[in-house]
Amino acid sequence: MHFSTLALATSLLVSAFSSISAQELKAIAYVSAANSEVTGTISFSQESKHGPTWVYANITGLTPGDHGLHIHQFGDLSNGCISTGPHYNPHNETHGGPEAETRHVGDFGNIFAQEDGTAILNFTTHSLKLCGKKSIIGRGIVVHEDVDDLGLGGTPLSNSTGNAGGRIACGVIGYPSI
Ligand SMILES: *[C@@H]1O[C@H](CO)[C@@H](O)[C@H](O)[C@H]1NC(C)=O
Ligand SMILES: *[C@@H]1O[C@H](CO)[C@@H](O)[C@H](O)[C@H]1NC(C)=O
Ligand SMILES: *[C@@H]1O[C@H](CO)[C@@H](O)[C@H](O)[C@H]1NC(C)=O
Ligand SMILES: *[C@@H]1O[C@H](CO)[C@@H](O)[C@H](O)[C@H]1NC(C)=O
Ligand SMILES: [Cu+2]
Repeated sequence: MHFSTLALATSLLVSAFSSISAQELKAIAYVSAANSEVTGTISFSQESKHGPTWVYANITGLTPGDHGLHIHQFGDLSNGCISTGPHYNPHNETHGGPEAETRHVGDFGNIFAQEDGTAILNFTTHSLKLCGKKSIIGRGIVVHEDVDDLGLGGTPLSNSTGNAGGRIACGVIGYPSI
């Protein structure tokens, strides 16, 4: 067998075994917290291995107005929302808004709650991946009490958390049942 034939056969074999099913490119997080009225779900669906990811969030029980929403480093709720740690930041960047050049991978900016306390988020992004080394599956997601200043507050805390205040609901991003 020629080397090139062998290489081709090997690469076909490898790609067959590393192919990703549609099921693996979906994720869901259910968010809540003790002593909090806030609950909701955030669904993620990535088009293909290198494609964009669609995000749909429906969160209720909020005070009207803006609330910070981020992916945090750990999918660990052993100490409530606190144990989700800091923002998930695999590129060691400064905190920013969802459109900023410098931002954490999981910086969603704010969700806006209507008078009835419901916030809906519906957008598509290239910055969130559900596969590969920087997959967000298994990470935490946190809804905050206050407005995220998108890193424009001019303080060290603004550069790391956006001054978004307390953690009023959180969950773990996992594989969905359907
Ligand atoms: C949001 O979730 C609530 C409660 O689960 C549901 O009643 C409502 O239809 C949902 N709204 C949207 C726009 O997804
Ligand atoms: C992350 O960036 C900061 C400066 O912005 C630097 O001090 C630190 O060493 C970096 N950490 C890693 C792990 O690269
Ligand atoms: C989300 O937004 C897209 C494009 O703006 C729209 O076509 C779609 O109907 C929206 N989905 C939901 C569930 O609201
Ligand atoms: C915040 O980060 C930016 C760079 O992203 C830097 O220019 C600025 O000095 C930082 N501000 C503080 C208060 O750390
Ligand atoms: Cu956060």
